[in-house]
Order: sequence, then structure tokens, then C-alpha cells
Amino acid sequence: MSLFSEAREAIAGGVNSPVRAFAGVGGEPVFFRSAKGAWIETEDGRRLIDYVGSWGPMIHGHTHPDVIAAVNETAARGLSFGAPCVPETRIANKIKSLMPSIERLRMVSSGTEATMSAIRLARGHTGRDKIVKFEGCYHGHSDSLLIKAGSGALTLGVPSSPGVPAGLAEHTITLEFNDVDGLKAAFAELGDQLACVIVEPIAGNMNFVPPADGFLETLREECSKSGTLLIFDEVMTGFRVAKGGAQALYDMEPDLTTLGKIVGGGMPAAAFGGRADVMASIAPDGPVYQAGTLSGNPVAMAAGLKTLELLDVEGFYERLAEKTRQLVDGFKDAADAAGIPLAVEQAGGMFGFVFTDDAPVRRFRQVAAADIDRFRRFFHGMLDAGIYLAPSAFEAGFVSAAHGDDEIEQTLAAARKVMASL
Ligand code: HOZ
Repeated sequence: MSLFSEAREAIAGGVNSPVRAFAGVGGEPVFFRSAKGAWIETEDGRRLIDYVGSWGPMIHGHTHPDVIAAVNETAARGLSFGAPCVPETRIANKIKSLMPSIERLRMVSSGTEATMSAIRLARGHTGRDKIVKFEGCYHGHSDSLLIKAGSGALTLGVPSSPGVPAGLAEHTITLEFNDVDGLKAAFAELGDQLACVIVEPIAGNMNFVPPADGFLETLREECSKSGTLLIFDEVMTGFRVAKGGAQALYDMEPDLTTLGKIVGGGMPAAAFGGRADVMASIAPDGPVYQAGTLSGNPVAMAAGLKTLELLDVEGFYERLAEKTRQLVDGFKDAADAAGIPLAVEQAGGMFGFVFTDDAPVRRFRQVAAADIDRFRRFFHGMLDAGIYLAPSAFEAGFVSAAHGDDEIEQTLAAARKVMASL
């Protein structure tokens, strides 16, 4: 019996999160037992170069010794208190220093919790019910946000999930990502009813789609005019595309930001925060309720804080971006040599590639129309060659500081061979 078959006997679908089931690429998922630096080892002893990095947090590579030491040292003093501890304040201050738009924040345990809480806060603070999101953007799996969603919802073909009450779904307005005119029209009609707009400033759950010129600026302008809160979901882009996240990269100031992945350094931690006057609406200061026994868990705070501190190295992001650029340029060259149309994108250590001749990719419909079958064959060819990419054409990829020239060259050698065979 395979590990997956065995898992299916006990775990719904054999996985605890759908994209991992390989439904987007076919075949059985790989089970991992350990990881170090840029490498991840399967249960049957194969070592693969990892470009998933636990979907983003592993910016320093797996099991960085300083992060592990911080976790061990903290764990030895207690796994959970369900009460205030100093590491919570330390990481909050660190996040504030890296993202100045965040004046106050709350730690939670997952990105889903962060976005769900931010939406509730926006509704409670403004007294309005309607929210805007964008097709193909994914903000976790809470009810209000599972409408025309990306990531696993898209991979499995259920972008609008059954189980979301129609009465709730009607408050979520879904617009096209990067459609400035559509945005203006929606605000002209509904602006005074909108609690918030939530957006991935770079969409990372429908592959990797950067904002078109003027899109984020228009969003900021329309939100400010109508008293709508602007929420940047930087669960993926935060501290990843630049030290200050996408908001620093594009010089934007959202009202609220949601964070995950890197803030937990691989442990279950996430956060939402922003304007002090808005955050004052959260209990106990204000009436909007939000809570969690594991929120601010000391071990998760230690992992996250050490991960953030390790970013304070001169030239860190320049080197990360350069390596990532080498990778996507190499993919593109390999595709060109094989006569295969490929569009590539990158910011900091985050990247995407789409099998399409319709470049640059700025709209969801371009990703949806891409050659998904070719992606599947590329994915499996690369996996056979020892390279682990995200098992879905709708996910972004991640390079870490531990990926060296050798790993990049080995990956590109594999890409050249696989592209030539497609
Ligand atoms: N939603 C995550 C990717 N954007 C995948 C989560 C997981 O399978 O771990």
C-alpha cells in the first residue's frame, strides 16, 4: 500500500490541505521526512531541490540553525501559556519597524484567521457589510472569501465553494484583478456600502500576477474617497518580495495588512494589523470580537522573530532577487530553445511561470487560458529530475537564501532537458 493510499484511509482525501494531493498535476503526492537548506528529502530517501519552501516561510532555507536554536530554547521553557508573553511584543515591534503602515497588530495562527479577522474588523469598524475581492486572489478559506478564489479552490475547480451560505456570499463582490475601469465603476455604484477591499498586491494564488500600472493606486484613491478600508493580503508577499513587502515595493499605504508564512518562520503564526484607530475597534479595546488560545504562541513567536531578524543583512534582498531572476530567465531561455511559449515573472524571492504566448500576464483569464497540460508534464519531468515545484499551475514559487549557484544551475540543466522533451 502506498503512503498516500494509507493516508487516504484516515485523512479526508489523504491530505490536510487540497493542493498537496497533486490533483492539479496528477499522480500521487510525495511524502517528505526532512529538509535542510534548499533541499527536501522524501520518505523514500530522494533529495529534491525545493521551490515550494512550505509555500513561502522558508526564506532562509529549511532548518536554519539559528531558527531551530530559538525554537528549542523557547520550547524548553514552555510550549503554550494562553497568556501574554514578551516574545509577542518583540515580534510585534519588529513587524511594525519593517512595515510602518502597521501601527498596531494582532497575532493569530494562520493566514485564514488573519484575513477572516481583518474582514470582520473592517465590517465592525465601518458598520458596512459588503466587501470586494478579486477573481483568482485567494485569502484563505473563510466563508466570505471563498468566492471565485484562487489556490487550491482554483486547482480543484471549486473557486466558489459549496457550503458558503448565499446570504453571506451576496455581500462579497468579486471584480477582475487589474481592471481599473471595473474598479472605478464598482466604486461609483457601491462605494458608500463597502466595508473593505481585500487584495493580494501581487497575486500569488493564480500563479504570479503583478499589479498593472495604476491598479493599486486607483484602489487606494477610491477606498480613501469612499471611506472603504484597503486591506493588503501580504500573507505570501510580506517580507518576501521586498523587506517591507509589496507595500514597500509599490510605495503604498494600506489601512490594514494581513501577514502569515514568514512571520511564523515555518511555525503556525500569522498576523493582521494596520491603522491604530481601526485596530482600536478590536476587543478588548473595542467591540469587534477576535480571540485564540494559540495566538501569540511563544514557540511560534520565537521562530518568526528569528526569521525576521535574519533578514537584517546588507544586500539580502538584492542577492535573493538576483538568484530568482537567474532562475526565471533560465526557464525562459530553456523554453525559447525548445520553441515553447512561456511567460515568466519575479519579485524578490517569489516567482511564477505560465505556459502562454500571451505575455505579460496581468489578468486571471490569461492564466486560465494557459497550457495546463504542458505545465503538468513539465512538473513531473522536473520532479523526476530532482526538482520540487508547486504541484499546481496556479501557485507561485519561492527561492530561498540557501539556494546557491549549484542548485540554480542544477535546476536549469533539468529545465533545459525537460523543456526539450515536452
Ligand atoms: N494555500 C496554499 C498555497 N497558496 C497551500 C497550503 C498547503 O497546502 O500547505
